[in-house]
Amino acid sequence: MFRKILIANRGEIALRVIRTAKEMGIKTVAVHSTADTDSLFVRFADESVCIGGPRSNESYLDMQRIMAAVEITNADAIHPGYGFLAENAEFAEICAEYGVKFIGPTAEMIRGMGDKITAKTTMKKAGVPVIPGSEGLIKDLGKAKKDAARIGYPVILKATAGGGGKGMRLVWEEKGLEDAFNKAAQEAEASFGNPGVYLEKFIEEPRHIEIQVIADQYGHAAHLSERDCSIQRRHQKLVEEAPSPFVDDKLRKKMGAAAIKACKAIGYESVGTIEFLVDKHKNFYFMEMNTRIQVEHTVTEEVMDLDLIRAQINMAAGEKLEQDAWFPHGHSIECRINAEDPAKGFAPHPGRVSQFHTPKGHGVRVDTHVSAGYSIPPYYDSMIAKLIVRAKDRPSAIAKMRRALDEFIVEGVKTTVPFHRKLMDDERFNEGNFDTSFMNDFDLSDL
Ligand code: MV4
Repeated sequence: MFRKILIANRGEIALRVIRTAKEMGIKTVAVHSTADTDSLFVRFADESVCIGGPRSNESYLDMQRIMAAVEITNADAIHPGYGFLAENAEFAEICAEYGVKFIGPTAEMIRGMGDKITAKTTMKKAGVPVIPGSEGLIKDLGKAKKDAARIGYPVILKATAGGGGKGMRLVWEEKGLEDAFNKAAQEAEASFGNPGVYLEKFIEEPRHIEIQVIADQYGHAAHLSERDCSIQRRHQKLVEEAPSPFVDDKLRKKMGAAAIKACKAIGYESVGTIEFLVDKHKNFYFMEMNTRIQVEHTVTEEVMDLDLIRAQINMAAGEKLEQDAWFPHGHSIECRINAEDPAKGFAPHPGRVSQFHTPKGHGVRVDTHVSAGYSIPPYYDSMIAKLIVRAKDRPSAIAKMRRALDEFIVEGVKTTVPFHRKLMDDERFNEGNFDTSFMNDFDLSDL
C-alpha cells in the first residue's frame, strides 16, 4: 500500500481524497495555488506545498511544479481528482517515469479513450453498441455527404479530440452539411489542435445514462450499476441520481454487461465510467469513457455502500477485485450547488461567503470545502458543494432533498439552491419523465 499520496487537485475533491487516505492510514500532501492557501484541503492534509499563482496553468496544470512537490515530499502516489490533469496521458506517463503511481489507468488507456474515433472503433470491435456513423474520420465533403445519406438525417458532426459536447454540430438536411463540416473542422483545430471530425446519426431526446465500472490489474472487471445524468445545461450536469428512473433490471443487466465488455476490451484498470446515450425505445449506445473519478461518484457510493476513492486506491495498489456483482439499494440524488446566478443564465458569482450552514440529518451528505468566511476564487469552476441524499426510494429521496435544500443557507453569493428547490417540485422531474432536453424549457425567470 502507498505511504503518501499527493493530491494534484483542489476544492471538495481534494478534501474527499484526504478523508479516505486518512481512514486508510496513508499520509497526504496538498499542492495548492496562492489563491487556495487558506482552503480546508490545505489545512487537513498532512503536508502542503504552494506550487504557484492562482491561474490553473501556473499551478494545478503545471506538471513540472507538481513533480517538484513529489520530490520534496517523497510521495509515492498521485491522486489527480477530476478535471485538471486527471485525463492527461502525458502526466500519467511522467508519473510512471518518476516511479510514482498515478492513481488511475495507464497513459495508453487514457489516450485510447481520449481520441473519440479510436474509442468508438475499439468499442465497436468489442461488440459494444455504438451510434451508426462514418467509419472513422471524414476526409472531405463528398465522403460526408455519402455517409450522411446512408445514415439518414439528422446527423451530428463531432470532433475526435473533443468530448463533453465541445465542437459538435447538428445538421438537418444535406444543404447544411458543407457549412457545418467546414465550421466543425475549423473549431476542432482551434480548440484542440486537431481538425478531425466524424459523423453520427443524431439521437433525438436521449437520456444520458452512465455505468460506473471497477477493474483490477489482473483482468477482472465489474459494474456498479448506473447514474442518470440527463439533467444538464450546456453540457454542465446539474443533478445526478442512482439508480435511473428509466432503467429496469433487464436494461441494467444489458448495459452492465456491455460496460464490462468495454473494460475487458482495453484491459482497463482502476475505476471508470462508460457513458451511454439511451433513446426512448431503450436502445443504448456507447458515447465516451471517462477514465477518472467523477463529480457524481457519490450517488453510486450511497446506493452501493462503497467508498469509490478507497476502491480506486486499492486497485492502483494492485489489490484483486474479489466481488463480481453488486446491486443498488435505495435511491440517491446529488444536487450540484454552484456559486452561480440561475436567473442570469447561471453566470458565475465568485466572492466572499458570509454565512454557510449545510443541511444535516439522516441520509444527508454534503461534500464541500467551503465554510463561513470563505472567498470563492474567480479562477476555478463554480461548484462550491455537492448535496447528496439517500433514502429507500425515489419519492422519499426527493422529499429528503426538498427538506435539505430548505436548510441550506448560503449568504454573500448567489447559488443554484433555489433552482434545485424548484426542480424538486417539478412534475416531470417527479415522474422521472425527462431527457437531456429537459432544461431547454425549464422556466428560470422567477429564480
Ligand atoms: C449526441 C447526441 C445525439 N446524437 N450524439 C453531448 C455531449 C457529448 N458527449 C455528446 N453529446 C451528445 N451526443 C448523437 N449521435 C446528443 C448529445 C447531447 C447530450 C448528451 C448527453 C447529455 C446531454 C446532452 C445535451 C445535448 C446533446
